[in-house]
Amino acid sequence: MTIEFKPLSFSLGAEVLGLKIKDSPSKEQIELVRAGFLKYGILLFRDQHISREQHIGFSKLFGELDQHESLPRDRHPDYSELLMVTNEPKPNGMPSDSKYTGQVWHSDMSFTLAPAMGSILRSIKVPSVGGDTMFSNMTLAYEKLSKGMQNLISDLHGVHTSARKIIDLSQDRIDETKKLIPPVAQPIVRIHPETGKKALYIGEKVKSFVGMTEDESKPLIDYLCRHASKPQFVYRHQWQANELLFWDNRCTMHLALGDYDESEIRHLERTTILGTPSGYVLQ
Ligand SMILES: O=C(O)CCC(=O)C(=O)O
Repeated sequence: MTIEFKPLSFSLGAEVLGLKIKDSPSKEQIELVRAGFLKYGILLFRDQHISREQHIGFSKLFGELDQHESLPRDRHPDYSELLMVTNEPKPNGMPSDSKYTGQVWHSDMSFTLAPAMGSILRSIKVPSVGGDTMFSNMTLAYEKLSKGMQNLISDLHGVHTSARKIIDLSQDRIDETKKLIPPVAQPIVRIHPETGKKALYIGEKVKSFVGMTEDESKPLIDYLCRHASKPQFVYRHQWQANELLFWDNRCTMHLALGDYDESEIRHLERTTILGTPSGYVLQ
C-alpha cells in the first residue's frame, strides 16, 4: 500500500495514511516516512493498535533510543526506552511524577548534550475532552523574524534547565534534579543537521542567555517564546486513543496544555530518539 501525507495545518504536521505499524513497514515505507518527517516536522499515525514492544521497535527504525537516564522517575519500570506521561497515581496512591510533563513550551532533552532528534508519543488512555498538545514550527518562526532580530540573536546561547511543574518540590528533589541535570548552554539558532535550515531553539526552559543575568535576558526570551507560539506557527493536536505522534525536536517545540478534567486518566508513553551532540555544560 502506498503512503500518503495529509497536511494537518498550514504551518506544520501531516497525517500518514496507508501505514500499519504492526505490519512491520518495509524499508521503502520507512524512507518515505523519513522524508515526510523532514518535510512536515510532525507526523500523525492514527488507529495504531500496537504493543509497547512494537512502539519501541518502530522507533528504533529512526535511530538509537534514549534510555532516559536523566529522568529515572518517569521511565517505565520494565522498559527504559519508554518515558511515561501519565496522571495515573502510583500503586501506593501517591500522584504520578509525570502528571505535569510538558506543560511549558519546550523541545525534548534540550537540557542535555545530545538533545533529542525525535520523539514518538503514543496515546493509550485519553480524557473524554481536552488534554491537547500544541506544536510550533521553529523554522518558520525564525524565518519570520526581521533581519535585525536574526542578527541580534545569531550568537546567543540559552541556558536550558530541566525546569518543569512537579508535584514534589522538596529540597531533596531539587538537589536530585540539579545533580542529574546541570544547566546546559545551547545556541538560540540551530542549523538542522538534515535540512540545513536555521530554526529558533528557545522555550520556557531557557532561563537566561550565557553572559547575561536572568533579569536582562527575560524580556527577549519572553518575546521569542511569544513570537514562536503565535497561532500562524502552531498546530493543536486533539488526541484520540491509539495514536502516535512523531515530532522533530530540531525544528519544533511543543506544549501539553493540561486542559482536561484531572479526575480522568490521561496516559501516554514516549520514546526519544537521540540527536547529535550540541551545547556545553555550565558550571
Ligand atoms: O503530554 C503531552 O501532551 C506532551 C508530553 C511532552 O511534552 C513530552 O513528552 O515531551
